[in-house]
Amino acid sequence: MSQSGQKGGLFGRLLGGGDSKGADGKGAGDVEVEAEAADNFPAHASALDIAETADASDTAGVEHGWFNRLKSGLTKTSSRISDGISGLFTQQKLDASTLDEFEDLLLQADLGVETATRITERISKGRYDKGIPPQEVRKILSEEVERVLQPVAGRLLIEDGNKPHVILMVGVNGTGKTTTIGKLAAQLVGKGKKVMVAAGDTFRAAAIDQLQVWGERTGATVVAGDVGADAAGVAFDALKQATAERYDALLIDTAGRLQNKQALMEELEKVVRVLGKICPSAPHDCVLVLDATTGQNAMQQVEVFREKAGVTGLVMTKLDGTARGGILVSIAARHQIPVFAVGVGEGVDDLQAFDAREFAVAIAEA
Ligand SMILES: Nc1nc2c(ncn2[C@@H]2O[C@H](COP(=O)(O)OP(=O)(O)OP(=O)(O)O)[C@@H](O)[C@H]2O)c(=O)[nH]1
Ligand SMILES: [Mg+2]
Repeated sequence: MSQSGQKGGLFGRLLGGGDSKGADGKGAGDVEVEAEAADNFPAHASALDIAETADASDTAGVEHGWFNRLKSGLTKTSSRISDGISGLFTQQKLDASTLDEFEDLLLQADLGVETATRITERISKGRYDKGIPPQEVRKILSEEVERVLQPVAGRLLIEDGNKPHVILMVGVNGTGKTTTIGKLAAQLVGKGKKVMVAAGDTFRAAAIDQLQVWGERTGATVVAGDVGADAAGVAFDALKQATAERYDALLIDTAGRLQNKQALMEELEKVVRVLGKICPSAPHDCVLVLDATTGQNAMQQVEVFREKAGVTGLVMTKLDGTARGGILVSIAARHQIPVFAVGVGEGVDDLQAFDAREFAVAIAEA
């Protein structure tokens, strides 16, 4: 069955949990989703459908607001590529300079050398001195982008055995960490989970207030220290309390930090270390939040945060704005790191499971 036709598909799956599912992790209606996850990553917990309002039984999800927002967010990238395709592949014959120009266009869209090369090779194969219709080029592009992204389409799984399952949210300044915590908390609470959020961003009073607001909005318990307190200390106290009170999930916010600020990265290492003292397997997930309006720098963010904080997956936010997004293809090709979800707005419901095909279509078929 096609990816886009999955029940629950891109719209439906995001977080894992155990209620309503059997021991094999399969709940009614999302068998394919589970199978796909098992292919990609070991499904160590059962999965929940989160965005249940969406019906993904149509063929490409194009009627859904989610897809439209993603598509419009990626317009800058997709229309440049599309205009390029229309302009370049109009001649009767395909030649080396056309292919070079097209490859440059793909590189400017941050798709990465490997993918750009593979796409141009596929386009040229057996077609020198022949023409290729622009539609065919778009199809190849879409297929190749999907091929790179499919293996990284992951989910955040809340393991039942972890009480709590600890998720550390990290990233550079302003990428959407706190907002993503709020959205995740809302989804988990909505599924009946007992959720705690910890204000590990102790730098600014406003950061603590922002999390308090999300706590009130979602019903999650908020644990915070004083402004200027040691972030690792706040994380430690939160995990101790969450363990004692048998919370299902603990989401720990952290202050934004540039990956090249060594002292700040060491602080993050300390948070990870301290959590491990209470629970050796914590944090169970470390989620790097990337801003889709960032280009190449996102690659370096992945590299450094992965090394320092043990990132287990990505969330890409702001895909609804004037996103670039192509960098996700480069990151996937180089790092094979799961993409847990994407943010397509500031609202509580604007966090969606990542779907490789939809993303590819949004980029390639403007
Ligand atoms: N359009 C859009 N805006 C988003 C999205 N996610 C977050 N934002 C906005 O981005 C801004 C920054 O979000 P925060 O959640 O405060 O980011 P942060 O990473 O916690 O920031 P620092 O703690 O300062 O590092 C806010 O105005 C959010 O509403 C998204 O998916 N789409
Ligand atoms: Mg924040």
